[in-house]
Amino acid sequence: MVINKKINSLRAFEILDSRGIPTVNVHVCLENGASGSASVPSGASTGEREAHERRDGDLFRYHGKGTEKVCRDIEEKILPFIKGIDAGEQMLLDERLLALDGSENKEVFGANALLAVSLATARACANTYGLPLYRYLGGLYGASVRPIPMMNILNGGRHAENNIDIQEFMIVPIGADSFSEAVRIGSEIYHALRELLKKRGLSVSVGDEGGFAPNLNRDEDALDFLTEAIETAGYNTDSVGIALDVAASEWEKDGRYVLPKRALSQTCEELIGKFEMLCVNYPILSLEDPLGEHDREGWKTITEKLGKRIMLVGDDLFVTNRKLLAHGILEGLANAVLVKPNQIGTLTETMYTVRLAQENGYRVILSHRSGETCDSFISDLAVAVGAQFLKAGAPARGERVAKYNRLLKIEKTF
Ligand code: 2PG
Ligand code: MG
Repeated sequence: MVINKKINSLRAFEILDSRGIPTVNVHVCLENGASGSASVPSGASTGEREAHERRDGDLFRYHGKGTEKVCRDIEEKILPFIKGIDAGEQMLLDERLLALDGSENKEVFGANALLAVSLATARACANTYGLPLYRYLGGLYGASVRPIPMMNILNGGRHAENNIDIQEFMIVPIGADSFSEAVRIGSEIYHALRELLKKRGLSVSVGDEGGFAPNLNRDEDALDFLTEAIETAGYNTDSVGIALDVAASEWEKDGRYVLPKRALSQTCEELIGKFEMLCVNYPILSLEDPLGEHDREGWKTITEKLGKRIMLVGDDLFVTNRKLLAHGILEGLANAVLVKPNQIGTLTETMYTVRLAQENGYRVILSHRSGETCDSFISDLAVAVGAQFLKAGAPARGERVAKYNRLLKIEKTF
């Protein structure tokens, strides 16, 4: 029996993200009556070469950050161009979206507009077949691996108003037997950390991704707190490792690294030396963006020095862009890639980047953005592509736990 899965109509909505800034939600309806929705997230420490996130620019609304016109264009200009396309032809749909936009970096309609349409259509198609999204995206054999969560329990950098320069301090329960065990361990450590901070009279208010954001004397103190929290919760650093997102592109200035909160200026060599020391003194298993996106020489050196021992994750360096990843692979930069669908703007392009990484032995980490919604598409996608890790913030706050909760459900119903 042939099922008619043609796109029939859609609605686009201006909604708020977790920082109270507008973003885009799209609801796609097919001729068969099935439908699907998707919301797009938004970053704060964005890579320069990310696909364009379009905003209205009307200073009388949301300080220029509204998405009302973006949504109107989805309904009035994008729909007529994709109406009648079979929702199961995701590659064709995404090609059409790219052709319609026609610009180098999705400047015309915005990656936020295109991605919302792309993801909502995939959901509508999965719903047509009555399949869970991960199964539809991954096929019968593709969807088999549950990722390990990377939980950001202490926030700094652009995500918090404290004095910490490193953006994210994450715990990674590598020794857990299952995803649900990993979540339990992560949550227990998160609460152990809360108690430790309170006992020392430090703030337990949280940053954008739900991690605590205290003022500390040195960034290294955060690592001491993490290791202490792991131990007081009853675990050891063999079963729970630490990952950092340094977000060092934020520090790059005139060939040096200037840490804005500490007003400290360092050379690339000094910074690499510091990371080598940190890896000796703490159970660090992953460094994301340890150097800036322009510092290709530095990336090469750090990959040679540390790449055999730990994961070196390119976020701003690759921005989920297949071409940039291909260059990085040729030059020997990093050994893992952070995958954020909104950095590139369609599901198909995201899949291409994942595939290229996997073919070249690069680890894949599916990731949220600091400005999020409760959409958990990335959880299904992580399972579908067999990503080793999922980074979705602290085990707290609705938009963060939405991702972990989705995986808890997938694990139970697999
Ligand atoms: C990152 C992300 C998510 P943002 O740098 O990895 O944690 O932050 O969304 O602000 O770019
Ligand atoms: Mg990052």
